[in-house]
Amino acid sequence: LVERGGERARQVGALTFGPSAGVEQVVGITGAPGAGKSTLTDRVIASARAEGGPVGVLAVDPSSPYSGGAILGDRIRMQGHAIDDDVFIRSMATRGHQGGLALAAPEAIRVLAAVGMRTILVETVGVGQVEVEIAGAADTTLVVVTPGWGDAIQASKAGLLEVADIFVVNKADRDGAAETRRDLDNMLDLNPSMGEWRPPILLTTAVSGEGTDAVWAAVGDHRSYLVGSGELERRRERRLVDEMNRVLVHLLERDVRTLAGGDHFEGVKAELLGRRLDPYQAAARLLDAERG
Ligand SMILES: Nc1nc2c(ncn2[C@@H]2O[C@H](COP(=O)(O)OP(=O)(O)OP(=O)(O)O)[C@@H](O)[C@H]2O)c(=O)[nH]1
Ligand SMILES: [Mg+2]
Repeated sequence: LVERGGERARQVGALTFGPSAGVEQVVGITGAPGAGKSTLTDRVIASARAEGGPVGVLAVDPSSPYSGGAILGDRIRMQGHAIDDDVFIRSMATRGHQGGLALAAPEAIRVLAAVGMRTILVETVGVGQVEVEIAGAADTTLVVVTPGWGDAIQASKAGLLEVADIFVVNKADRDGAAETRRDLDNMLDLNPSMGEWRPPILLTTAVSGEGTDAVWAAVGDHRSYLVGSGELERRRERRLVDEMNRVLVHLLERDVRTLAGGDHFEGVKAELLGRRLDPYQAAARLLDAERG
């Protein structure tokens, strides 16, 4: 329902939002296509399950043409938990929610929390602004890179450095993992905006599970830092305000489409094309006309 949006989604949204919400831990896992996010997620699910509570996984795939269905790759990589009733995996694709994934994802997270998921993992491909935004909308964000020339630089270009709380250099069974770690370390040295938390850089081989326990341990460390410093509360407040702003933009965009189909549009368009109103004047005229 929340993927589709609409009136029923609003009802669900209102029910899952409230003062008792927010006891869950949301962990974002992002990185380039094929970096091993799903394989790592599978390992993290195992670590989280070992602690007992139910785990919800949201695999957000902006490039997938499927709507709300299973995305094969995610399912195969996370097969280890297919028969575990306390693991719920949902794939979300771009189609569906009118406001896009950036609006649907936080709602879906609240639904998972409302049904008792204490740990919620959100996997997104970190390729564009929206995906980085989704991944960054977690309490703790893992950025997964792989060994190879320039991978750290690519991550930096994609804006992943800013959202990373923990770096994972996956596929450490391949050559160059230590170099990639060093590159990331150097970039962190140059990052002026870094606060008290310096993102640790961990090496993993997700296929064999090597190093993945340390990832879960680092998530716990980051959690302690967030709670102890008051940053958890600040992050969540910022996230809510960001979400409200996105909803606002979405609603205003809808209004713009209404304007474009409205009574005054053709007249103003003629003025614009006749070069009697410039684009700014034309837009202002439309707004004025609509507001009467
Ligand atoms: N050599 C090696 N291969 C790995 C490792 N982790 C994952 N892989 C392989 O890398 C491929 C991609 O793994 P996924 O877990 O699907 O990667 P992903 O980042 O989720 O991929 P997308 O969701 O499609 O972006 C698979 O063939 C994995 O088996 C690793 O540590 N070492
Ligand atoms: Mg994946």
